[in-house]
Amino acid sequence: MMKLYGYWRSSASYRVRIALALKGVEAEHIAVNLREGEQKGGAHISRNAQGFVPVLELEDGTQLTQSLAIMDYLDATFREPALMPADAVLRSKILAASLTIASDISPIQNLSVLNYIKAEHGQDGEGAKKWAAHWITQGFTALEKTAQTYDTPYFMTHEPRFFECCLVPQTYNARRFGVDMDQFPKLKEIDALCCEHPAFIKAAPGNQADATP
Ligand SMILES: N[C@@H](CCC(=O)N[C@@H](CS)C(=O)NCC(=O)O)C(=O)O
Repeated sequence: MMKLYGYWRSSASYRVRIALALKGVEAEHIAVNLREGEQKGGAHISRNAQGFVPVLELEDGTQLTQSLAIMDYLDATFREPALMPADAVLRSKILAASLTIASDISPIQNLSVLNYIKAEHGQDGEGAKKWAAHWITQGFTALEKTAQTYDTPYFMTHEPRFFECCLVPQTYNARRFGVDMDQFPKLKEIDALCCEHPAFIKAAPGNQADATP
């Protein structure tokens, strides 16, 4: 069986858990405790030199990193249901929206970035939380505008797909950082629909074996 090295509250791990669950593919979940710094230990650095989760280890021992690249691998390997549409324009738009989250929003509120802001720029927990909320709000404002231009139940699609694997974990983080999701009615509606879906329920942070109160 494949192994997913992740952490219950890591949004990048959460993306991959959703993709696996949507595809109905099982993987053994192995916790890397970010709060205890296990991601920077030798065992994990040998899996991912960046010291990040997730890492997906295939049955032959090949280790894949970067959540969107892992989702792309899963989509190419386990075809149904497809996470990306066949239409090249739609695919590009969905990838762009997904990258808005994975490349533009999420990295600036990563654990190591928040710890750096606290240590090097004299911010306390509240300051770091405000920083995270600011960048999430900026990114979600742009995504909400785009989402409003489509009258599909999900983001440009009729089923939850690639983008929703990114949106739901980012919305979970937004709430943790105190962002008011009422500012983003379409994103909030998509998130609510997803949160009733069995794959998203299975992947939810609180339903992971390493979750703590
Ligand atoms: N671009 C990477 C980001 C991975 C990432 O930032 N993972 C976070 C958890 S969501 C992490 O491992 N953080 C550990 C740290 O910052 O020390 C991906 O999408 O996989």
